[in-house]
Amino acid sequence: MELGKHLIEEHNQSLLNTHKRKFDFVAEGVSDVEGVIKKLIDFQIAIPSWALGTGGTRFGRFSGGGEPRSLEEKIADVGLIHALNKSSNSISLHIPWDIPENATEIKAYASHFGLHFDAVNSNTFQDQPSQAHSYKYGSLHHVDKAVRQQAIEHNIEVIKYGAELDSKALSVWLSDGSNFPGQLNMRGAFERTLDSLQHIYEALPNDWKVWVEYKPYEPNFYSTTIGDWGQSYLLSSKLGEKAQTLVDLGHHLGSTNIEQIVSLLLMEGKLAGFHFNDSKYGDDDLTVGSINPYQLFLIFNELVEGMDARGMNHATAIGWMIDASHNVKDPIEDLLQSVEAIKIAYAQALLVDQPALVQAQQDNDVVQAQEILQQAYRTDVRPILAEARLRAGGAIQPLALFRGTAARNQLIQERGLKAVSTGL
Ligand code: PSV
Ligand code: MN
Ligand code: MN
Repeated sequence: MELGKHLIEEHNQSLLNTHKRKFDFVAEGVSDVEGVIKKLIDFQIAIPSWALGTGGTRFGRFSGGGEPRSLEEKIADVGLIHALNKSSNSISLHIPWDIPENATEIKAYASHFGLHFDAVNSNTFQDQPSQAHSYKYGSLHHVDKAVRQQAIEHNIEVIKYGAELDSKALSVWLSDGSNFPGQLNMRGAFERTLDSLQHIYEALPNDWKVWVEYKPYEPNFYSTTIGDWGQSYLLSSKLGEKAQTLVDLGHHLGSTNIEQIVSLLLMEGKLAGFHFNDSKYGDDDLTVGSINPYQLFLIFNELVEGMDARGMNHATAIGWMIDASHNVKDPIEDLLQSVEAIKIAYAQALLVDQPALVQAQQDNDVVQAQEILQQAYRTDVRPILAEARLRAGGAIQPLALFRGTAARNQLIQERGLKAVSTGL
């Protein structure tokens, strides 16, 4: 389904006066509100194709109805999100959950919604019916060369699909690891992974990157071969300039200082970008900002400071993507909430008085440093986000409009109550 432009205009008209009052109030306290609005308009967050269906857990899956049944329908859902918030102009595909048979047609269909293709993701953590060898004991780290070769070839095939869609990065997440001590020689597993990744690296087009994702545990519960940022950084350093480390917020052990990791990867030019989500325990894939919005703000504070220090373009220098999937929420509503949370944290970080913070740090004025950060964090920037959306042609309140048009009911009518999307 597509949202008529007039619906957005009517919605905005009905909220305009209240919005203006709220915006004027907050704008008065911001020194360069126009600069912030411009950055917010430019800032786009990719949507993963697997987040458009109701996510499963290993205990069950409960479809919410009207899920996209094909790549085209996934693209249409991202198109709907983008029409509402003007902040999600790309989609990230996962092969073979998504097979873009006819790239020219798929690209044209996506561009009809103002969308392009973000990183492509390979999948060597599940066996496919057609494959010769099983990934039960891993893929790129496997002791058997034939299995490694199969996984390498799959990644090269994913690059080919991506190149046809004008993607510019291959995202690799491996479940490779071990469940019991003694199962695996950890050094051997790491060396084989590096060797396999080198073959994939050689197949990358010149203007491509490979993003190496890490995760401490699950599905393996004793060791994961790319288990933390150190292991990913080691691999991406050995591979070369086109390899970088991808930070998925849910892939850290409890209370890890993620902002410090981000700051150092950025310093080394090795930060590929993000998979945004939130978590309380582990890889919970909860809605961004639903558990720990302050941490998200602190991450953005490191990003804004670090990128500005290096003259990097906030919107384009690294990859911004959501990676979340839910059992109980409408996926489109959840994604709208996630995008909003990311942009709130970004806008708040843009409000940090950096020169004053530098001074407080020089003076070892710890109290003042905290005051400066929290002054920005406690500012209600939502009217600034709404103003940016309004100027970009989106809705003042995307979630309210999505609900108000009963869009999900229309999707259920079009696709059926039992429609189930491909994904985890
Ligand atoms: C599994 O943990 C995972 O959530 C990783 O974060 C990947 O990015 C994603 O699946 C898709 O492969
Ligand atoms: Mn991820
Ligand atoms: Mn994950």
